[in-house]
Formats: sequence, structure tokens, C-alpha cells
Amino acid sequence: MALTILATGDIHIGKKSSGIKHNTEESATKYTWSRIVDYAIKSKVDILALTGDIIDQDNRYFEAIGPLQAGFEKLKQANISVFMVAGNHDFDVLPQLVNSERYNNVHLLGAKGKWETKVFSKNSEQLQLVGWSFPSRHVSEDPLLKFNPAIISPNITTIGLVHGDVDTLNSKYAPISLNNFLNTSVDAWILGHIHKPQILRSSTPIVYYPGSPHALSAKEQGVHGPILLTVQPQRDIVIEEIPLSPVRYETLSVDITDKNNEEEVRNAITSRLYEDAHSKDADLENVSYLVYDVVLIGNHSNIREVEMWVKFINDYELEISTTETLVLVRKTELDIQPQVTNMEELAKESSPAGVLAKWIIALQNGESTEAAKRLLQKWGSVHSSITQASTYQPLRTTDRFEPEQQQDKKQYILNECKRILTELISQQEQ
Ligand SMILES: [Mn+2]
Repeated sequence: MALTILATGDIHIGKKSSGIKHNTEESATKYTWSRIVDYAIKSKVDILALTGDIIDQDNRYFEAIGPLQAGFEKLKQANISVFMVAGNHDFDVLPQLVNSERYNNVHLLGAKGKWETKVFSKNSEQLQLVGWSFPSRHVSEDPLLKFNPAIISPNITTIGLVHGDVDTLNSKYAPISLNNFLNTSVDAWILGHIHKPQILRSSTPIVYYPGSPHALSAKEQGVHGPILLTVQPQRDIVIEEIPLSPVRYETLSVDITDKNNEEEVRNAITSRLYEDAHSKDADLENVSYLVYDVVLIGNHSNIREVEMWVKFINDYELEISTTETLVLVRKTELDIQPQVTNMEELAKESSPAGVLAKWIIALQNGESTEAAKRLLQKWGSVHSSITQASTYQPLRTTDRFEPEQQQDKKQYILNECKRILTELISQQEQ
């Protein structure tokens, strides 16, 4: 007989997926939590393992506590044990919840940042779990440095649970060096914190980020869900992904070269959306919302017009009848090249079009010119005066860090230059 463990983390109960204007229960993470509980019961797993950030923040306590308790209760009735560790978002709340001692089937491992093991037994089979919980919101030291393999019984299959940032040296969220997992006598490490599913090591010890089971934003693309571990005799572990996320985000590129009017551009977009969504329909059984970011690529003679033509793309809605999935578009991005026969030639001219061509070439080659520097500076000061305005203070969170902002800035200016250039050229032609 094999033992089975359903594992997940980063559910962030209390949050909703962004970019979905429909206000239905499927867009909230508490829905996915109850879906995970139901799946565990239906599949008769032995253990549900949770790797932290189950609750979004302390301030979500009252929203999260009801669904979480209801889930624990159902699992208790079904004789399923829960083993979990706390992450940076719920370092405070999870221990409080377990201290209430209402659920003898629920175990928090490694409270206050002290490694802890517990043995799970069923019939004649045994499994050992070892874990470490966040003691505070920020932890700058690798928790594995304090791991002592002596706390592990060597003859039992062992699953490790920890929340942290693997191979991110300066992280405030438990930076862990991948190498430190190697001599831990643990068979599989299941991690939390990173929302993108990732297998960091596929042979013993397995090191696996299951990712968030509910895709929360367009940054969390593709299939999401918990993972199912089956521990076979001889300590052989088989892992399967279970696609339970009711939301799926994707990016779709649409080439609009030679699509010269509104009808052709719109047709190109909607037929690509239709084809792409239907090509995925075998995987959409649990998906209520398939949300696209559409990127328009290719060459066009009037970028301004294209912008106008796709302005109301957010209203797009297609239902796939077999799975009842709604296909939506969150936004369009324009990555279109101006239709200029020879950009290099044009750049030699002193006309406004020539100057723009020169800037575009420089920005695309990553060259720094005086004009580009001035534009970037100006963009920066306008942008920061907006984002730092007190009006937006409540939207700001301390955990957000935006490394891609510098890149956004350049992309924005580059796109504006291209747009204006096509406008100039089309005016000259009229
Ligand atoms: Mn986290």
C-alpha cells in the first residue's frame, strides 16, 4: 500500500484573482481552498500538507478563519491529517489557530522557527514530516543552516515542509541555498513562497515548489493546482499535478502585419483567441475563467489607429460550452513596429520623423543617448509624482518590489516613439 499526500501552499485566503470583473465565488481563493478540501476527501488522501501563506495577511483573519475552520472540520470527519508550516504572511495567524486545540488532526510544524518532526502512522505504514515555520514577517537567514539531520529517524520516508526563497541571497523571506537541502536525509522537500510551479530537483532529495493552487494575477500564467505525492514502497515518490485553479492566465501574440483596417485587425485577434482557447479545452475542466493578455506584434502603418480599434477589447467574452469556461481579455499590449521601409535611412533625416527614428533605434539597441536620458528622467519624475501621491497611499504595500519598472519605462517611451512616428508618416502621406 502507498501513502498519499496532497500538497500546496500560497493559497492566500482572503484574496481574489485580478483582472476579472465578474464577481463570482470562483475568483476568490477561499473557493479554491474548499475545492482542495473536497478533492482530498474524494481522493481519500492520507495527508494534506500546507507550505505557508495559507492566509493572506493578519488583517484577513476574520475573512479567512471561517472557511479554513470549515475545511479542517471536514478533513477531520474524513480522517485526513493536516501538516503545515507558516509563511511570511501567516506567521502570526496559523499558530494562533492551531493553539485553539480544536482540531487534533491539524499540526503546525516548527513553530517559532524551530525545526520539528512528527511521525504519521496508518496501519503498518509510517511517514515522517519535518518542518519550519516563519517566526516573524521577515527572516534574512537561511533556515536550513539550523537544520540538524539528527532529528530525523533515518528509516522512515521523510517529507520536508518549508516556506522560503531558494537561491535568492538577499531575500527577507528566508533565503535558502539549494545546496543546503542536499544532506538533510529528507526524501522530498515541498516548498512555499514562489507562486510559479517549479521543480528545482527531481531526484532525491526532490525539491519542489507546487506554486499557488489558485492563479492570482497575470504573472501566474499556465496551469495551477496542488500536487499529489504517492509514497511507494522503497521510498519511491511519484508526483502528479492536479489542475484545480478556477482561473488561468495566458499571453497570446497576434501578428497584425498587413491587417490594414479595423475589421481585419479585430478578426485577427478574435480568431486567434478562439483557436487558442479551444486548443486548451482538454485542460479547462476546472477553469471558470481563462484570461488573456493579448500582445499585438508585426508591422503597421498607424499604431494610433490600432490602439483605437482595440480600445474596448476588455468587453470580449467567449464561452466554451463543453467546460463552461469564460474566455476574457485583461489587456492588450502593443509591440508593433512602424511600417517604415528603411528605419536607418530615415534616421539620417533631420525631420521630426528622422529624429524619432533615431530614438527608436537607440532605445531598441539599448543605447543611451542624451534625448533618451532626458525622456527617461522626465518619465521617472512624472511617474513617481503619481505613484507617491497620497491618494494612492492605501494601495501601497511594503511587500511590493518592482524590479521590472526600469524596463517598463523604456518600453513605454519606445512604444510612444513608434506610435508618433507612424502618425507623422501617415499625416505626410495625406
Ligand atoms: Mn510568502
